[in-house]
Order: sequence, then structure tokens, then C-alpha cells
Amino acid sequence: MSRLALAFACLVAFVLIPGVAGSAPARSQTSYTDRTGEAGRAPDIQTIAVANDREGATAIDIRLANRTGPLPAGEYLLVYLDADGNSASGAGSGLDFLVEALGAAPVAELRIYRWDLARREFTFDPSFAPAYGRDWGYSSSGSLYRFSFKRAVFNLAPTFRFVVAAESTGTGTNFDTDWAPDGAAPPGTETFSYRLDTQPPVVRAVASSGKRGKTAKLSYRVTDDSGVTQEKIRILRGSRVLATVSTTPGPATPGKSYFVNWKVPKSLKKGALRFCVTSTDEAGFASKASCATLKIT
Ligand SMILES: [Ca+2]
Ligand SMILES: [Ca+2]
Ligand SMILES: [Ca+2]
Repeated sequence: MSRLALAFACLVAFVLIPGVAGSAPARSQTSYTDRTGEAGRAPDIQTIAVANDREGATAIDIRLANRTGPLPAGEYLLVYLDADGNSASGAGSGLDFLVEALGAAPVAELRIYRWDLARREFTFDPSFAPAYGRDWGYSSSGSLYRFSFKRAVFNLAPTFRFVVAAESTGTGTNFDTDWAPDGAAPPGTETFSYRLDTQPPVVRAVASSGKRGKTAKLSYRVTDDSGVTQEKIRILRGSRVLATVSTTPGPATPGKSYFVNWKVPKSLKKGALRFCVTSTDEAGFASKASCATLKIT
């Protein structure tokens, strides 16, 4: 896992045009922060954001504090993956794959290495090359550097772990490296962990009531494997929609009650209405609607 061991495994290389694999997730689901100013001459990792969409396309967005534009020759960005989420398989703390982007204007060199148990090193695996641009890719925009891949490329476990490193070569074996998390620096054991969003939210509307001319609280419970959802609430009389209320993305904590406010019109007839809640998560999954009574007095 050290830079030196890796250098010897780099003998076979191929050059590919930077690109983005698959459909890019729309939003960042989990963010990770690294210190800045500690990278020496290396690219300085500032933040990392990981997101996936409902097809399992995952993006790791690395923001550098001290670089913009394509990395120059001699600089690397490395993403180590504990794809199976098993610390007993792979290098060091369980790292099974290494995705490497080597700056080399005008195009970056991209390589995927697999941990070779017998040789005790990451070994370049050319079998990934044909899927480049379709199932995995790399691109940069300003100070943002994106590794993207479909879940199936690495057969990712629902919760996988990863480490990011940014390197600048000096002379000989003189490297400056910024590790994120800091404790991943060899022989470190720290990793970041990301839980893929693979399930739609589950929402349950809870019977509520309101007074004419006053604000009613429409209650519901919602859970999701990402922990973040947003809801759309429709207030109905029969099948007729009287009003629609939407929330912004927020926590979806099991066991917790949530509500939205709805100003009940003064002119509304007393009696039983219904309200229906649907929930979506940031990967794009949508829940089934759940409806409950809204008693107006
Ligand atoms: Ca840093
Ligand atoms: Ca592993
Ligand atoms: Ca979800």
C-alpha cells in the first residue's frame, strides 16, 4: 500500500481520454473533510463527497484546496476501495482495489489495480480497461476531481470503505502524499465508510386533525437507508386534491414523528379529509404513498 510498493506495479499503463462513467448522481449524500495545509507539495485534499444513484452508479468527488484544472504530470490521485467491506481481505485495513489517475497533460492515465494476496502488492488489472467510459471513469472540473463507477465494477458491498491519497513526485522515491483520512497513512488503519443508498424510503401517514382557519399539523413517520428524504403531501377530499405541501431534504430518523403545517381554509366544510405522503431520497428512489385521515373541526 505504500507509494514505493505501488510504483513497481506500475510498469504496464494505458492512456485513456478522461470521461464520466454512467449517469452521474445528482447530489452528494455523504461528505468527508480533510485538513488543509498539511500536504506539502502534494495536491491538498479538502473535502470528499460520495453519492450514488438508484442504478448504483457511484461518484467520489474530491475537492483539492491547491489545484484547479487537470493534474499536471507527476501528480496522482488514488482511491483505495475496501469493496467487500471486509477488513480481512485486501491490503492493510482491507483495501481490495486501487483506482489511480495520473496527471499527464493533455490526458490523464487511468489504471485499476487489484490486491494480489500472493505477491502482497496491488497489481495492475487490464481486464477493467474495456469498460472505461462506460462503467467507470474519471474527470475533473475546476478544483473538483471525480472518480465514478457502477456498483458492479467492484461488486461493492452495501457498505464499502475507502481511502483517498493525493501525491506529488519529487526526485527518486521522494513523494509528498496527502492521505484522507489522515490515519490511513501507511501503516495506518483508518478508512472512510460509505453506505450505498439501495432502498426506497418507507413512509407512514399518521391520522391528524385541524381547525378551520387555523394551522393543522399533518404527521407522518419516514425512514430510509440514506437517512435523508424529502416529502410531498397532498390533501384530498375524495380524489380531489385541495392542496399540496412539499418539504426540503431533511433527516429521516426511525421512530421520530415529522409534520408539515397546513393553513386550513376558513371556508372549508367540517368533516374527514385525507392526506397522502410520498417520500423520495437523494438517489432518486420514491416510496409508495401512505394516506391517513385529516379530521377538520
Ligand atoms: Ca489535506
Ligand atoms: Ca476488503
Ligand atoms: Ca434510500
